[in-house]
Amino acid sequence: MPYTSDDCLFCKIVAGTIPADVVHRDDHVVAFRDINPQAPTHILIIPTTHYENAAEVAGDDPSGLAALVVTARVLAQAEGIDRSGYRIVTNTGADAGQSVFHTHLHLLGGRRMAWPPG
Ligand code: D5M
Repeated sequence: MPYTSDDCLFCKIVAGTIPADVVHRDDHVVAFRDINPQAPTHILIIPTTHYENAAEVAGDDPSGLAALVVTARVLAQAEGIDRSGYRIVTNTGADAGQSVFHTHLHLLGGRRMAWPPG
């Protein structure tokens, strides 16, 4: 049984007790559309196990981190943005703008991105 946190919004989405526009689900990864999209494609990709940030996943379950990136690639293909390009972002901590402390990749695409990010 994967570790879950009772207080965690994204654990509730994994459990299905909070609705989400889920575009991918398997034993290890869930992906759903961001409620406040910043690009035509904006999907959040999360491990089913509760980890606070990407470094925690990398330390505890490196293949689990790889599974998130592989899912991003598959979803980018499904969204038709794999050739035009897309961005994968993961925020860690308050200064980076992390607001949900269940790690997630933002998959963003479908428009031209600026650099550096704000
Ligand atoms: O990103 C957290 C992201 O989570 C932010 O872009 C909004 C999104 N969010 C918050 N609640 C929901 C629900 N219920 N469904 C879908 N998306 C949601 P961060 O990098 O932590 O700032």
